[in-house]
Amino acid sequence: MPQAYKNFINGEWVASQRGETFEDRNPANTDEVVGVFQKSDQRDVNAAIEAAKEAYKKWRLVPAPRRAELIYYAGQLLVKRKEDYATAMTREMGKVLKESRGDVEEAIDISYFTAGEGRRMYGQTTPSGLPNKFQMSIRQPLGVCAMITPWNFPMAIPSWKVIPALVCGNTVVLKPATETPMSSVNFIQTLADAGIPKGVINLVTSTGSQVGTPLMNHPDVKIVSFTGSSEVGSIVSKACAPDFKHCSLEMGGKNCMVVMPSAKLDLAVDGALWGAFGTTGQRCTATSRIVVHKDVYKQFVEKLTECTKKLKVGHGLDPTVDMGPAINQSQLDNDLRYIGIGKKDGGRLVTGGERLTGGIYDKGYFLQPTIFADITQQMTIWKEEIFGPVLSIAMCESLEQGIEMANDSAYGLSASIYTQDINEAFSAMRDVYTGIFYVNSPTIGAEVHLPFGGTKATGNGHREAGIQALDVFSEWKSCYIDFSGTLQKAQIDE
Ligand code: UN1
Repeated sequence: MPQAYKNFINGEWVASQRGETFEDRNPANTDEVVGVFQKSDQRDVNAAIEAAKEAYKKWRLVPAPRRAELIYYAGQLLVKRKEDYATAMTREMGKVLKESRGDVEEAIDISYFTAGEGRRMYGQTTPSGLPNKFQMSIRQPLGVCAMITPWNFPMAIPSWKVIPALVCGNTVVLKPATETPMSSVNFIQTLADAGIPKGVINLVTSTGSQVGTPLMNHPDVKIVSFTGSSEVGSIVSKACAPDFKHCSLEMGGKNCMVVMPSAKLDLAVDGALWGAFGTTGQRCTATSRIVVHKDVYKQFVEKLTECTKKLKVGHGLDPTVDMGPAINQSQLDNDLRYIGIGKKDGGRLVTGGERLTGGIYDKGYFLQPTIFADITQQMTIWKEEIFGPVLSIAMCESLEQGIEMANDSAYGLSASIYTQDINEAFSAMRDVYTGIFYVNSPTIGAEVHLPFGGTKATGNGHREAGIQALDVFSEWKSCYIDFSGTLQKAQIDE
């Protein structure tokens, strides 16, 4: 019998009102049930929000450095539990173990970094234009925060949202993706073990329609923080609009790497392999387009193809494996559908393109790492986010054209350039319109102490991580203290 996991509401692990569960299966071996989780609905959401609303009354008054100490302790517990949590994550999500360790590490990093902010949370003091008057700005929390998170970074992404929200003094209801609830259970358990008081953090599992929708529509929720597709992000945004809920959206990408003739080609090939096929291409930052200068195009495509053919696809707990499975059948179908479209549109399939079968492959959702060359800007696979190991390569004639092509996307999350020419590097850094930019590394691998997010259809102007995350989970209050003992009128000539 697989273990049953519960919702976490008001400091206790409780069954859903409906009393039903769903299975979390290993995408590398669908015979393996990782656990069963609560099929919750609006009633559980209401209970969680009620608990969070009640807990907010006290939590907001706990000094920020004290809140941060608990977060710091949670970070220390995550360090101790890293291996167990990473192993559980690979079993539910499929990515190779060293990447799952990296995912837990992001949660550790954000805990330590944001805990430090608990002792800063700087506001401003400015001189008043009037005598005997003091003024300053301070951050204040919002209240109950709803978080809706995806399956590709099952602990990192919840942590980017939950940790800054808590340090700022908010309380939380988290709804993880149905594919990866185990990692959220592990994360929430760690926060509880670190001493976060009851009601401050709550977890409710089930589908978007059963839990996500009531969460985003609930009048007591002050902010919805969502990571996922632009399609769903738009629905979240509309749900938040009527009563002016804050809404922070982190959505798709079609991230481009530009390779110039001066680039160290082997380095660029290594970067492409990691950026395109790391996490089976299932990162919003994945390198899904590469634009190569004509002088090195043929050579680059050949080298990359040769190296891609050597990648080993398999079970993420096998240390010899480079790339795990797709997350589920529908993602695999989607990847295969785009491969079909790529072929039909006239892309040159240089490697991959097939579902892997036979032996262990029959038990999971395995796909060959796939590369299309000679892609043009009119083709669908150039434009649309696939979220799988399917890379499109196109040719450019100049840096200007390379930049123009990198910018030719509905999204604007991440981009990179490979070059040894500093002028090219800085020009591209200035002119590529994305939220994240790399020189001589691929489009993945953002670190938590800088803001994370993107332009255009990737986001709605907010950033996660860094100190900027505090802006999402707090509101500024400007305070004026007049100690003149007289009525002083700002802006009025006397
Ligand atoms: C995501 O794919 O949603 O920058 C997050 C990166 C990781 C996070 C990716 N640190 O690739």
